[in-house]
Amino acid sequence: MRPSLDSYAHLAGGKVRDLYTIDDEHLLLVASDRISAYDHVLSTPIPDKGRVLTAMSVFFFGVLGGNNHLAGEPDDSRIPEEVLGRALVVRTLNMVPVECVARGYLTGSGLIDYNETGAVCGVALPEGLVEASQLPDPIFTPASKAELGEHDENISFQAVVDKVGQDLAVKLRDDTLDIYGRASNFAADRGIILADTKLEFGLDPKGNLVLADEVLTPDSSRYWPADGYEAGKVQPSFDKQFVRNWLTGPESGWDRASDTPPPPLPAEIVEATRERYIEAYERISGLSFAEWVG
Ligand code: Q0T
Repeated sequence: MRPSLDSYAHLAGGKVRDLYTIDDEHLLLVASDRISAYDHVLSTPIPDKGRVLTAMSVFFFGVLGGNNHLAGEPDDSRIPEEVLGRALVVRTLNMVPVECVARGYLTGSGLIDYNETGAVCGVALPEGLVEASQLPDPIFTPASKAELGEHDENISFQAVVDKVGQDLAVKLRDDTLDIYGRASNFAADRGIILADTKLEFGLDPKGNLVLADEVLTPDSSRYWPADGYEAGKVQPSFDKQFVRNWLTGPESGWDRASDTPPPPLPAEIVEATRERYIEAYERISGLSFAEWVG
């Protein structure tokens, strides 16, 4: 008999994910079907999104190998039925207070910082880069986690050293760039550009560095279709582009610049987006989503 989710204390909640306490050493990391766009969590869920992202994360933990926080199989008996397939049992770690971002392409906050300073997180870049330019080499662009509703703040490598010490800072940078390099090559072989990714690490009781959180999902990474890629243009999001187009198009009646919440999504946008998430998983993993637990 699986436990009820109510039997676990809620530890933390993000926009679209939640953490519950299982026992002194284990947490339940739950991905919801909620989707965010333009800094809003939409009122319309995308069915199976939580299961697809959980499947992708588990797939990449497997590909990457090494030390990660998974502490049970995806069908572990500690996972409540209501979240089966979109929850993972993980080891409770001492989280490193740095969002570890690797970027191979310039967009988002990286592009904003570059346009203002010619650098991102203190890493000087060549002149002439534009939206979606590929960088000469991937760079480590750490950030400090913001309060709910705020954006993470990009910080320098030196600021990471000041927070966690030189040795751990160097390890975070090396591991982050290594993981990004391997995952981006993997995605490229499957026609997908992994523009950037955000990783979180923790320390186990012995002081070992452990890869945590969700990894290489479309919520923690920018996935772009390789087909049609062109520097100088905002690239379509592999997963969210139908949602963005509809929200900013005439049909929605929504003004992104207003403070009003976005309207509910039409069923055809929901279904097309669900299919995109599944396509991303199947293309990346080579596995059938129909085989995933839940
Ligand atoms: C964490 C201890 O925002 C987060 O989660 C979404 C609600 C990030 N976060 C992770 C932890 C983890 C993990 N993963 C872990 N293994 N041990 N804390 C806390 N916040």
